[in-house]
Amino acid sequence: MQSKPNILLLYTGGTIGMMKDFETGALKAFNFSKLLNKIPELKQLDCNIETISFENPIDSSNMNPKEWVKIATIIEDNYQKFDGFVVLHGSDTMSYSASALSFMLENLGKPVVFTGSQLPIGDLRTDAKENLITAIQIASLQHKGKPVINEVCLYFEYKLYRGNRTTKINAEHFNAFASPNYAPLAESGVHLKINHESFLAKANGKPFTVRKELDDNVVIVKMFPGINEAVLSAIINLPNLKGMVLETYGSGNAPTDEWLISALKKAIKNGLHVINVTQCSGGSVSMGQYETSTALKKIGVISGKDSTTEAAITKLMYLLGQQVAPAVFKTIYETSIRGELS
Ligand code: ASN
Repeated sequence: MQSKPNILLLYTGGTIGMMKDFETGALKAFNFSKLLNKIPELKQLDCNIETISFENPIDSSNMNPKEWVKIATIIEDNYQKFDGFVVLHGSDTMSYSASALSFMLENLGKPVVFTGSQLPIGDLRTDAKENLITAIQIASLQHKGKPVINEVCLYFEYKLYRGNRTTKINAEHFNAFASPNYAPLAESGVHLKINHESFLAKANGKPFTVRKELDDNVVIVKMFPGINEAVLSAIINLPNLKGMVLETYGSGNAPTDEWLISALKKAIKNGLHVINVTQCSGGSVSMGQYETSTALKKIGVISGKDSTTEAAITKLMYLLGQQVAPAVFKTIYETSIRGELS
């Protein structure tokens, strides 16, 4: 008989485990051991669950690369002992964290499922229980004693997504996430419908490695009609700035103003990596399709293709942290590393 899968549940913070502060009325994180007492149903699941918590759980607005390293290190330290990992995380920055972790966990051979909720687990109308229970069931999926999923995913409101394809789309609906350019990996209804063909292929025998170097000398700039030279130049000329994600219009378009193109051209020549992603919620950058993106292509702007802004910025931090040589940076960036772009 096959033994039950071992699942590690990591609580980083977020609404799922929050309680109301009676003095201020604001929600704040509380002790994780209390969270488990609220869900006796977990004992009925067909897996062994161990839990671990950040010493000081955080609202995910306080997430940052140091906290990502903490999550990655906990997974690294427990990698052999467990068959799957569920990360409880605030929904606000969950897509950034799932994207960052997807890059940091190289040759991952086990599932890492991020989830959280819009209402605290103690709330009568909470969405936390379903999200948590199904996320654990998904992390427990095995075929012939091996995990079915080998990637970083995000489970929320009946859908399992590739983590680095997601974005938070709603601050109050239970259906808070979308994956505009990649179909869900699984859907939960009466049955759990799994789209096996959408999963990332398993890394053949290469050792699992955790990459902890992330460079935060990066910025996201969203184009808007009226963006002026002084503002953009001040950003571009920041000392130490190494990378910029430019959120452009439509399929990667920007104004054709001379000052804009020459400022970007000079910055790229001086070593700044500029990534073009669309500010549309779906679709892809395709530089050269319109006259308004031809110059960007010519001066060496990197195409983020159909990646989300969350995946684009964390990939930039990761590749800069890996000290990728300038000569190959564009080619590597434009290649899918963890299924983050098509
Ligand atoms: N502010 C919360 C967080 O991201 C929101 C949530 O979890 N729904 O930590």
